[in-house]
Amino acid sequence: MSDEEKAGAEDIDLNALSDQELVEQMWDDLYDGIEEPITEGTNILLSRKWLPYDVLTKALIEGMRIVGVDFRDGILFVPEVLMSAGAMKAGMKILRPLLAETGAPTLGKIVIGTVKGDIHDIGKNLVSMMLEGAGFEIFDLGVNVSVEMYLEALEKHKPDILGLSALLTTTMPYMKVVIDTLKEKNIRDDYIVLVGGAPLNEEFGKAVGADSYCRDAAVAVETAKDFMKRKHNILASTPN
Ligand code: B1M
Repeated sequence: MSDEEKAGAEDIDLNALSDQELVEQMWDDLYDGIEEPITEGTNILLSRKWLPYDVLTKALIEGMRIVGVDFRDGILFVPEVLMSAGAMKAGMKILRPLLAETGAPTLGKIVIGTVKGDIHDIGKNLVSMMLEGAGFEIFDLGVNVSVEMYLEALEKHKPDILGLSALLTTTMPYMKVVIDTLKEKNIRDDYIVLVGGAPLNEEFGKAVGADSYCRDAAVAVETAKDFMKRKHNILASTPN
């Protein structure tokens, strides 16, 4: 964001805006990746008696949805999306404890990590932030994650989705090790497994037995949402 844009953003008196104007301003600020007005806007909406869940969905998640669309369409690039995600996190920091208190619904739980032998985490972090922005609860195991660590996290957090990231051709095969271990333990079908990382492709995702390969963070969000919808539909149509 240019100094000019930053100065412009600082000039706006957020308190003087109507609720709708403020929300739209927050979408712009998320898009531009500026943290301060997101923090301020979040606090203003809460002081106007907005529910934390409404601030999350109507101001932050909707703003990140717009960012995600432009990222997918090649209008925004990685550094910009990381800044947007950072601004989103500033709002989330205020809302997270309030949401925990009010028990706001999440779209689903996701355990994610970069596989053993691999320390690349920029893409995985971006995916995690975008998924969190979309309303998922994320358990990020970090980098260099062994199959034992994944299993422990699955047991502990009981997620809907397991996300695996790899950036090296030498670590990609470890995804198969993780998925094969789930099969051996007869728990493969308990989870939706999504894989991603620059050297992967759709064919590789199928070959290792993942449910889907996600090209980028925007696709990861859409894919995770789709699978959750399908999961809920299956559960709804299963007789007790
Ligand atoms: Co490394 N590195 N690196 N590196 N590095 C690559 C991957 C490489 C392609 C560079 C090159 O040679 N051209 C090459 C791999 C070659 C290969 O395997 N054939 C390489 C190498 C060789 C290495 C080392 C071995 C170098 C060395 O030490 N000799 C070493 C490996 C260390 C290790 O892991 N054991 C190494 C180290 C490093 C740094 C530490 C310096 C640094 C990482 C810093 C960090 O991550 N904290 C680094 C970086 C930055 C890169 C490049 C330049 C950029 C990667 C990146 O962050 N991209 C990379 C070259 C490249 O990819 N152009 C390279 C931006 C990021 C947003 O994209 O990660 O693809 P990406 O994530 C995308 C999607 O892939 C997808 O969504 C993301 C967002 O849109 N996605 C997922 C990713 N994970 C997902 C998980 C999902 C869903 C989607 O789950 C649901």
